[in-house]
Amino acid sequence: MACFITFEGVEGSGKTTQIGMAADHLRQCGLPCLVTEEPGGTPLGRRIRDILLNRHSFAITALSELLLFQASRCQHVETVIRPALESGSIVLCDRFTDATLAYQGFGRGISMERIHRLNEIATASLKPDKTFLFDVPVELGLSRASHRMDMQRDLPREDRFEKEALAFHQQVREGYLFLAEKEPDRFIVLDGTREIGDLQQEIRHRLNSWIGG
Ligand code: Z5A
Repeated sequence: MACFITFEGVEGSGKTTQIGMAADHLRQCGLPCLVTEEPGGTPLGRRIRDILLNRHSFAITALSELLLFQASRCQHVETVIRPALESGSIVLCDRFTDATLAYQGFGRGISMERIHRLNEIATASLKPDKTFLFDVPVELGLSRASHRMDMQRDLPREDRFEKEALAFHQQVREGYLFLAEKEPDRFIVLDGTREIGDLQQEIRHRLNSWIGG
């Protein structure tokens, strides 16, 4: 049964950890499942991701940044997400259109109306069926992310977004909570400070109830 589920949250909120475990669960249940991410998900998207995250890259204006995220998304929806859904797969996506509203809208201050219009164009109106929002205090998320970088020394140091001031990340967090409040049927807000196993148990329970597992 095709279903499009997105995982959202501030940096280090734990969504990437949970998405992998959720995919394992679905596959163990014999359900076809694709895990993908934004920006990225296609060869073009991965090139755009490098430009957007590279802390040493040239200056990028807020509007150019928005358009680059949308270019990555357009390619991703048309060549990966939609075909997977049409073939009956469950698609789990690490960030999608809500990330643009939270980061470029609430974080950078671009108008919501403009972002909604571009989201519509880039996705040809595809919307997630359900969205898990992992909510954590931004200080905790950023410290988790920097701890992870200490453990994986081969990874580049903090990226363009991690370098942003705490106030930026705080606006993003508040933006996400605002979006979730507006669409309570789609969003499941999870307290991301809970234990990994405990969170996964709740996610599996929700997935089973939507999809049957
Ligand atoms: N962005 C945007 O601006 N506009 C857009 O439209 C889109 C994206 C699509 C992508 O970065 C950046 O692009 C992102 C927003 C922007 N930047 N920021 N900030 P990314 O994909 O490279 O990174 P990320 O999306 O922020 O995810 P992340 O850093 O990988 O964090 P995470 O996925 O939320 O967390 P994690 O990797 O699962 O966990 C982080 C660490 O915490 C790790 O060591 C875990 O073992 C640990 N962890 C996880 N869960 C727990 C719990 N529950 N307890 C304790 N420890 C935990």
